[in-house]
Amino acid sequence: MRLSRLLLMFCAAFGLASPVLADDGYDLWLRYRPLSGTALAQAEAHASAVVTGEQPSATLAAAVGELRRGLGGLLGHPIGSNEANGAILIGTPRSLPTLAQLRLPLGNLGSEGYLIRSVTLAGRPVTVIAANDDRGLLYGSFALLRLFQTGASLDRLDIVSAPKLMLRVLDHWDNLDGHIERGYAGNSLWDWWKLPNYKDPRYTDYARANASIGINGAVLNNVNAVAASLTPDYIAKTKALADVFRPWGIKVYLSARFTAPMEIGGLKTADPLDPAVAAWWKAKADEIYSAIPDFGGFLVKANSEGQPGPQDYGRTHADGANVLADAVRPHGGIVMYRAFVYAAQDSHTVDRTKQAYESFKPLDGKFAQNVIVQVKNGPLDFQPREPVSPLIGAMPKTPLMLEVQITKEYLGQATHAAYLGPLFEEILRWDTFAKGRGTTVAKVLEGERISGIAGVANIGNDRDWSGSTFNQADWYAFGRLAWDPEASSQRIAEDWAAMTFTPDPAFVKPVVAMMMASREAAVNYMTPLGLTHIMATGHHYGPGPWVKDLARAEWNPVHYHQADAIGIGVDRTVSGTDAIHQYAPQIAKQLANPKTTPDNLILWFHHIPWDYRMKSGRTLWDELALHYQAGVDQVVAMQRQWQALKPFVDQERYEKTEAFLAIQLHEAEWWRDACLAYFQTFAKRPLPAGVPAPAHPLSYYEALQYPYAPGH
Ligand code: GCW
Repeated sequence: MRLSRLLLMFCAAFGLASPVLADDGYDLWLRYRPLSGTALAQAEAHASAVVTGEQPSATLAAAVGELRRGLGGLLGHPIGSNEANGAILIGTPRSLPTLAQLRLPLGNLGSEGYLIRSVTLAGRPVTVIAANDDRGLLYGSFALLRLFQTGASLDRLDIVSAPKLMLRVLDHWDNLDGHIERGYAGNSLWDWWKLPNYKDPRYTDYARANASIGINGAVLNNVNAVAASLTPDYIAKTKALADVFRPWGIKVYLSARFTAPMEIGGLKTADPLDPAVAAWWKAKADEIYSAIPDFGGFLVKANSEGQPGPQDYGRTHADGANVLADAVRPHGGIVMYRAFVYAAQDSHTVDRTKQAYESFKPLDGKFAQNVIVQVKNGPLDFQPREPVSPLIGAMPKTPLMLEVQITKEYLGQATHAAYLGPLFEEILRWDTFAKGRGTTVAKVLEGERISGIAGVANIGNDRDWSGSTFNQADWYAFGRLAWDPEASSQRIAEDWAAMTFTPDPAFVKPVVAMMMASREAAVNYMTPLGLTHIMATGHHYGPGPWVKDLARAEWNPVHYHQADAIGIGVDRTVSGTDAIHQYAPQIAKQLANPKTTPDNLILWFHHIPWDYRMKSGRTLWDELALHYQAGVDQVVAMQRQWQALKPFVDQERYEKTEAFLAIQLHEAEWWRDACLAYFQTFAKRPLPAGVPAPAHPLSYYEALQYPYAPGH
């Protein structure tokens, strides 16, 4: 006890990471633990010093500080600052005149791209990080650190990289009282109550982590917004956060409540075409920008799930977006206007998945220049698997921004290992055919005038930020894919695993294999073959396919699987809701026929008889049951894989993951048993060999209640 106390004091005095707290996950992928062996020798030869120009900006100082911190940790000693063999030179051609003589090709790098190159300067081998702007240097520093951390070769470096998307944003669904909607990692990081006077040092670590993966924006408050966020008190709090984040290249944004002009402005209406309303928003924007000159702009959820919006005044979403856009435009701000709309009342269409397209496509070309329409990846709602939203690629005159969910509302929340990289990659590589074959979602996004991607954050004030070690990988993968939407989620997982644990290939290879299969495992034990939205009501924790008594059809899981004596699935072809014709003709044609529809989406698009012969030759019923079983088997396999990795992992993170995998297995079995017990009441067929009978009768599963599940 005394000894560990002494050790802690020693560490604190010398600025070292405490060994006691060292492996609680706080350091994310920025652990910078000492290298050894050849990796250390190589690093020593390439990091003798960090050299930069005089009077660096706050951003360059942050970059240099991170290099010193990272290399100091990896090498186990402080880093010098004089030019020497093996030094790292970092600057723009203006801030570091020695770089000007190298005539580096910075032309295509924009303000955020960077170049890393091994060169000889005055006879000395050095590594150069160069960019047009200090933000590029920041990203270049993290990229170089990544090479050190992952044990990559540091010789003959010649890397150029620039982000393919402009807006790489985290959406925090954080409420002002600290609760996070769909948050599974504790409460909000933002201590609104103590802001602006107390700035938790953790805000800086949050910004560092984001900068390390290229995230350059954060929407601080829930899209289910309250007007209070726009009052002077809260603007001052937001300013305090903006000041912390600015050196790290991160702009802040706020979700705007549409009726704020009434609620805090005393107006009688929030009609976007009312001149007093427009003037109110303009004055509000001026007020915000005088506190935060680089404020990013507003995010808006309007006329969806009970939120107010322009339709309350007989106006369109374009009218609603434009009044806000006009207010921020003089300051260079933007409006991210969400297309996740579904009417507060039962709509004219029976298929909720058609509503975003129906509401927004006719408005193409009607939005102000600084509006970007933010579209969820799927037409429904962040399900374990959905087809891509047909809106993506369908509005050629309007910039579209993709929204994905990093927090795992529908994918096992805090405890299930389900690496989202492959999900994001599947979306980004989906071919929309918008401009002919090969117009992937990534290409659509990259081609926009204002381009961007938003991820609903999975970050809270849990010590490990994301609720589990493996959930950290989802934050990481989001950032890396935002930078390069065409990157490989497997390569990203390799970097993450090497940095988060150890670069030893004997660890990285198997852990990445485990991660890469994990999302499909979750799909299998929750919603295989294109099933969706069969989670329990409200909190979405666990299965609830039987729910059928909620006020509106589109809230009920039975509406989404439509199981009956004949079969299961939703007919979205011409004989059903005809949602398929919201897609490009090439896709619609493929989806019109179950034979040409991919198995993994078949029940999304078709109502299929229980005895239908699947591509495997098995009946649909057998296939469904075997998928549920496969999901369970995959979790058992993950447990075994994790056990084999024990020698590589510290005790704290090992045991937490081990315990979580046990929870995941238990819940995978619950999903399988509950869903099969229920669907069997329609299919009336025996379970195929290899699938055990459910542990309990259906009534047992139907009776389970979880009123206090988190995140709701
Ligand atoms: O998926 C639903 C969530 C809501 C969320 C909404 C949205 C912020 O269950 O919690 O509200 O989507 O994206 O607006």
